[in-house]
Amino acid sequence: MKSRFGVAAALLSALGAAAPVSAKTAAGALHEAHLKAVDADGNGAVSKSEYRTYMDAGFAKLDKNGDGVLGADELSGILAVEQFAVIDVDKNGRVTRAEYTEQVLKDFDAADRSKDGELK
Ligand SMILES: [Ca+2]
Ligand SMILES: [Ca+2]
Ligand SMILES: [Ca+2]
Repeated sequence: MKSRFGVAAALLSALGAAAPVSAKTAAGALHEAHLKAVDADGNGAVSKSEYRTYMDAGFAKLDKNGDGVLGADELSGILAVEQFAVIDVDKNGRVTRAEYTEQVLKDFDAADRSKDGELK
């Protein structure tokens, strides 16, 4: 079964929310280390707003040349080609902030199996 959290997990790893490399079996899943990094108030759960704030800040970090979009070059080594294709909805080879936000929120909802708006 392919994890639907693959894209966000890859992005989180790139943003410094390092997950243990040895967790091979959970590749593409959201790791505890990810959650810790994103859990700004340290209450043990990641709310949607904490997640969104973290990922919003992440966009700016990923946008190395500051042109407001993420090119394939900026995401190479972070996302697999097929993951990039998933985010790049209009297939123009660039990920806009809207495309990025839509995907990361989708990933949050997919990971939030209990549907209580928090990841823990
Ligand atoms: Ca929290
Ligand atoms: Ca850019
Ligand atoms: Ca696009």
